[in-house]
Amino acid sequence: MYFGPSRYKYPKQDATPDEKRVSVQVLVLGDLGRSPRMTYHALSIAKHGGRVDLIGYLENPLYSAVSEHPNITIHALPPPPKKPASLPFLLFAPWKVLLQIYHLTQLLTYGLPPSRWLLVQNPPSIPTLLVAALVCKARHTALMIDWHNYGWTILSSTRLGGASHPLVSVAKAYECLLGRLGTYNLTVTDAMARQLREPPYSIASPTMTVHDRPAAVFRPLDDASRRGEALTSLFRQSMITNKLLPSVVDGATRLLVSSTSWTPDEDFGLLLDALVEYASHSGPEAALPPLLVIITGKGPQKAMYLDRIHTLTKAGRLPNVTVESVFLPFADYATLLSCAELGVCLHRSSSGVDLPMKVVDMFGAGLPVAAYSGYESFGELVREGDNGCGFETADELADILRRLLGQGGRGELDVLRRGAVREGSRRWDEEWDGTVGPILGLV
Ligand SMILES: *[C@@H]1O[C@H](CO)[C@@H](O)[C@H](O)[C@H]1NC(C)=O
Ligand SMILES: *[C@@H]1O[C@H](CO)[C@@H](O)[C@H](O)[C@H]1NC(C)=O
Ligand SMILES: CC(=O)N[C@H]1CO[C@H](CO)[C@@H](O)[C@@H]1O
Repeated sequence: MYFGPSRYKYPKQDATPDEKRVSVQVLVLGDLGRSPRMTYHALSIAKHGGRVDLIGYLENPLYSAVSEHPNITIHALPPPPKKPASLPFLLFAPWKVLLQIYHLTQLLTYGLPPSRWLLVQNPPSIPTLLVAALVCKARHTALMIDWHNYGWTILSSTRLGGASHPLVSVAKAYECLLGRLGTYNLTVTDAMARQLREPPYSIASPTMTVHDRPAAVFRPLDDASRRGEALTSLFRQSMITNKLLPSVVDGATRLLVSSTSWTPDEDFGLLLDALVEYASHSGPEAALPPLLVIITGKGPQKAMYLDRIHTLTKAGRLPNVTVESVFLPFADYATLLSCAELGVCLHRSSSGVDLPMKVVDMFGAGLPVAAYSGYESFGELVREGDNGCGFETADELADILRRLLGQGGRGELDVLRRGAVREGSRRWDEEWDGTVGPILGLV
């Protein structure tokens, strides 16, 4: 219990020396196991001797480096209610939000001692920004907002079917207004920082860009001769088709990786169409090599697409192309990226100014990418011909696959690989120590 006039505000009056260390509450109203950036923030703060309260839902497992860190305490929020299929979104959402307000306020006031900083991820902005702003005001805590994207663009693209819905306007006004209450503002891209300075956001500059960077676990193979060994143990552990292993190891079958959230905003159909087109040209005369495409990730449309893949395969539309969907633990996923030849990213940005973390991880593993490119911030991460290629249609993706994986593509792929290694060599620690660390007073 930390409630009470003298203990309610930062600094707590009778704070012990330990409690006087720089303290940061890191809050994300989402699954901590799928919030890499916020957990990296937490790790960086903890590593520099700060005390971290990491707050969010606990659904997928956290990296052990986070869950076992002596300077990080994890506070799980009670799981959010699940939407009953029969209840319309517009009835369910207010109920869920009220419950979240209750749980968040409870934890941030009664549950936790006051801290110097509250670092909150946006989105989700409702009700996080409101609760965070009020608690920070009452407790003399400095609020730092980390903008990953906009809540209202996600709402309009996934739920309410368009920006013209009145609730989208409300959500937008809410986000613009409360977004101004941060003492510090971080963004994931320069394009987003530019937008935030303009109306309707009008957040006073300077807003600082902290680009996502790969975690240490994503790194290129230090010795290419170990690729066979790494693939063998990976295939065995994760039950990937063993019969393709020898040909993947010797390079006859080319290895493609895509990680997807299987949601409507990542059109997996695009990759599938491109593969069908690729396959229709493969075979001895076209000299296109067979492909093994490994897809990782969980999500709502997975079963539907696996069905389609199965149907296409049975109908003979995917000759020489094997598509496998697997779930991999973090370290195995990192190994897979370092052994693959090309990564495919289907991320479409709802705001136009965020960037896919999975491409960051692919670069960390030295893997060049073919990525959907139809949004503004794309060029801050992927540079055409340097570390990857962009596409907007299935035809364009099929062209890239044919060009890079066909005969004569090895040279270009090598150039891209070197570019990816270069891009991935700048790590989160460097980025963080040069930007956020000094603001928090830790570096
Ligand atoms: C935890 O914080 C202390 C400073 O309070 C620091 O000396 C120590 O290195 C940190 N622990 C780790 C594992 O980083
Ligand atoms: C963040 O935005 C707020 C609100 O506009 C502003 O007062 C503050 O100076 C900004 N801070 C930084 C570091 O950009
Ligand atoms: C290069 C290669 O593996 N080609 C095969 C593609 O698929 C056809 C039909 O299944 C085989 O006959 C080819 O050998």
